[in-house]
Amino acid sequence: MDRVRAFIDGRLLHREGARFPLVGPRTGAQVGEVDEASAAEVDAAVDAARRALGSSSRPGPWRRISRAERLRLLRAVADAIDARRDEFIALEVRDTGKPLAFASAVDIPRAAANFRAFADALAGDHDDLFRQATDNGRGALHLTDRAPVGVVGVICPWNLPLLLLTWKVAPALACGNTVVVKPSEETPSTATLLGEVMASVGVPAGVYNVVHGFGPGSAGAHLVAHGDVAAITFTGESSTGRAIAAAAAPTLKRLSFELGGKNAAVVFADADLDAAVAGTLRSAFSNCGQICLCTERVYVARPLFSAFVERLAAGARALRVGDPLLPDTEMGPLISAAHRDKVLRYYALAAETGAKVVAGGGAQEVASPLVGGFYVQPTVWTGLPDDARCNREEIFGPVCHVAPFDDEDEAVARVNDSDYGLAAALWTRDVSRAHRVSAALDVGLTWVNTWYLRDLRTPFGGMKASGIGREGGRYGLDFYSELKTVTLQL
Ligand code: NAD
Ligand code: 6OD
Repeated sequence: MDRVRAFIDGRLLHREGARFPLVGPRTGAQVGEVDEASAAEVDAAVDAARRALGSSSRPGPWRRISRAERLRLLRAVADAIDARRDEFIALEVRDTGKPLAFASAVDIPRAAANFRAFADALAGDHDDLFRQATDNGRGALHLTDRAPVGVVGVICPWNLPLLLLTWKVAPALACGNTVVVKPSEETPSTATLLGEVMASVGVPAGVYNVVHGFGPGSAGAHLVAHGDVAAITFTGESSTGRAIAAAAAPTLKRLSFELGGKNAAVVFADADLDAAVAGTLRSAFSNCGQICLCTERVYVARPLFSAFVERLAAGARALRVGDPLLPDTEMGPLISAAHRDKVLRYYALAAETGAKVVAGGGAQEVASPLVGGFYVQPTVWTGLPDDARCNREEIFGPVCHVAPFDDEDEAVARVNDSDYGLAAALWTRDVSRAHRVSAALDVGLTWVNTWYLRDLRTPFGGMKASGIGREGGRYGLDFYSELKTVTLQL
């Protein structure tokens, strides 16, 4: 059975002691054991990261490396991920149960792309120089400089494990910081493999460290409370973000939060119906609905409503749900038994509170060897009021509710009537409407006639309970940098 270990100070930590089972969602069987880091092991990881960085006056090995060499190393990490692509894909599919096709097309290539994108972002970054006239006639020059923040704690969820982890690690390292990563307890494996990759290309020991464990009372909480961790970048549930903000307050850390969503799609009467249906099938059911950007609320212009619902429901029923290892599987299991039970409770709640179930609505039957896995049906509801819990709470499963609307202002108001503000998808052929509506939405990301099309140079993040701050391209660099100003009187 595979043993997933911590990676500290440039090597795997071989030790006995506390560990927990790793369960594979494909069959529900245990596939490995994970070392749960003690507080002392988290201390050791932070200490290794601190020594690798050193201070401005006594630089450690990572701070002594030139910026050009640092960026070369990040590109070498990207190349090494590509070279070990199949190993990464196999571990990601084992841990998450996501379809092989999805991990191969999205998760692992994006992990490599993240390192290249942030190497490019830093390569294109330049210090500023401001010339100022002064009363004494001599003038002054103001220079800006980017310095690392320190040891960055990286805390990640299970839905896109390596993609989201590298989305944080790459900019942190590009800006000269060192990191201690705490991946999700459900999906620890690719974070540790990335440690081996870092060592293989010559990233100095202590720059990238991984500790495994849970949140409260475990590795996550120890990392957040640690006095030598200068910043926490976190992706996960909004409620966890609140707990981390409170726990980080005594040590005054900087925080970047990518949190939950209850994202809407709006299909206007002028939309290309084929594209809107196909796009909503992707946005609601990709990764089994376990992407923070997934659509859970769909508002459709009344003249299109019946046709849209009929076609979306038919598309949901036709999705190939089953074995993630088969190349044509479109939807695998949910991440865990606990999450499956949570999603099924929402399915039951919707039916009890008057939803019309137009597709799915229950557990998915599967045959051996998948029977112990966590499979549910792709589900489409109509008929719930906007204030129903199923329309307000993030479910994070393969489900959406479809409701009709009559005019643009009403659609905008209903999209914005949410505690969350992460993403929206608009389906319209009217460019003026696309501009007008996207400006009126309280969300960080709007896609028009597409969904989850990413350019890694753009700012990424949410409003309201969906997050604090923006990551991506040059917008992410300031979080990972101390910006210093030096003023010279001429
Ligand atoms: P989660 O909040 O339960 O856990 C995320 C990570 O935080 C895990 O590593 C967990 O061990 C750790 N953690 C939990 N409690 C902690 C604590 N008190 N202190 C320190 N660490 C703690 O989230 P999840 O269930 O893994 O992921 C699903 C959630 O993540 C959904 O809400 C989803 O919307 C959100 N998400 C958001 C984005 C985004 O970019 N906005 C991306 C992916 C996932
Ligand atoms: O694509 C990304 O960069 C990103 N941060 C995606 C987040 C997805 C949430 O589950």
